[in-house]
Amino acid sequence: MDDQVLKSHDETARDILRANDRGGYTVPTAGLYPYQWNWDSVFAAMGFATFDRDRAWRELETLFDAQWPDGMVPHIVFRADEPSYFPGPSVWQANKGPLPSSGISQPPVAATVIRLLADLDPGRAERLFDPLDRWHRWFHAARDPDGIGVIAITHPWESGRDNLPDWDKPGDAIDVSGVGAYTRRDTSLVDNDQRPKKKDYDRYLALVQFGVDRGWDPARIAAETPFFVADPGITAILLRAERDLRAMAQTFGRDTAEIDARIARLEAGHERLWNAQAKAYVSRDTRTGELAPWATSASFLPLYAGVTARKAALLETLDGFAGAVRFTVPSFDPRSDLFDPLRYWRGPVWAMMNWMIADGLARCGEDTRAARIRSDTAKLIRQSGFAEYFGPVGAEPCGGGGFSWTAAIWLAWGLSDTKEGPC
Ligand code: 9WN
Repeated sequence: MDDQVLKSHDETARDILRANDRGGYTVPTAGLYPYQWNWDSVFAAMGFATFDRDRAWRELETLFDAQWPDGMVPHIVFRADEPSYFPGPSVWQANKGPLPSSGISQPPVAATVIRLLADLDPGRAERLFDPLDRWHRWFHAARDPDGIGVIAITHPWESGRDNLPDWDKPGDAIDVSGVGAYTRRDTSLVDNDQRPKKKDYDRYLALVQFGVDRGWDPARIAAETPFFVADPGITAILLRAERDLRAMAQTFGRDTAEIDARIARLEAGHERLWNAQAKAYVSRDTRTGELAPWATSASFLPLYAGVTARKAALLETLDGFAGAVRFTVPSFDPRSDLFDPLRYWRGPVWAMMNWMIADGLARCGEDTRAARIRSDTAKLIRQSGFAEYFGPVGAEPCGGGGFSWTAAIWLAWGLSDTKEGPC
């Protein structure tokens, strides 16, 4: 009986990835997100790698097919015009790459996953080395132009954690007066209470318009945008990715000097994001210098990046999160008044964030805490299916269903070996 139940979860996860396959790239979920998204694709590749290695590499290669000449790998690749998503290619007007795309990027998890898969096919990994290196270089130049060692986002969507309270106050500086009327598609597919509010969407669109008006020139955007917020998530993910790129450089006999310099800069820069009161790495509005007053799930990613100097304080904060919910890791501090358990990035749990956080914990010897996160992820999926994200108190399935990265994490993490039944 057990075996049958467990087997069916693996099979369902594989079926989800196959069903979301559009021929070389995977959509996050049908309907709500009908294009190729950057970090979604990379996590999807991890899932494919458990049963179809060639397909895993294709996923990564098709993502890099969209790389811009300046090195950026866009956050969405628009291979077909899909009316179910807004804003699509005609709104972004970002025509600087070989394929239609958005004009911003997303967290660079690719080098980490490519390193994980490199043994399966070193040749294909090596062919992606230069594109990865160019993308990383682009992050430093475009999103840290002053070389201070923290990576800023120019749009909440660039963080991948779109609707976090961290972006509210810096976002007050965005002029939304020119946005005009528009029709959202997301709220016709998902409950309003689980999606960003209109005020947030106005800001998202104003920032897209801002980029269009500047021809998506990263130097002009960095110099002129009101929204340039240093993000502990993207900074830690890039630092980890740089370390993985360095390891691959050694394997492939490449010079590591430039990567070493980038690693050193990010290691030093991290400290700028430390908030002693919150006992966490937090976002920082580069325009005002203000640190966010609270921790989020990205506050723990420095451990994934190998930054362990503040480990004891971070574990205390993590335990505070864990003690306030049933399922870890909530995306936002559950002890805060702004905690909103079912709303986008203001409380719910994401499986792929859990994978990165637990990986970081395991790497620094925190196996018990890592095991709890892994087991909570398995419980959430067993109870509520392969949802986009989950309520950390009631395990509610939220957002889109049949979600690629949730299925991929189930497979990559081998969650069928967690024996607990539904909670
Ligand atoms: C905008 C696809 C993406 C994820 C992001 C997530 C959400 C899009 C949206 O969905 O963002 O990029 O429309 O809400 O926040 O992390 O990559 O799954």
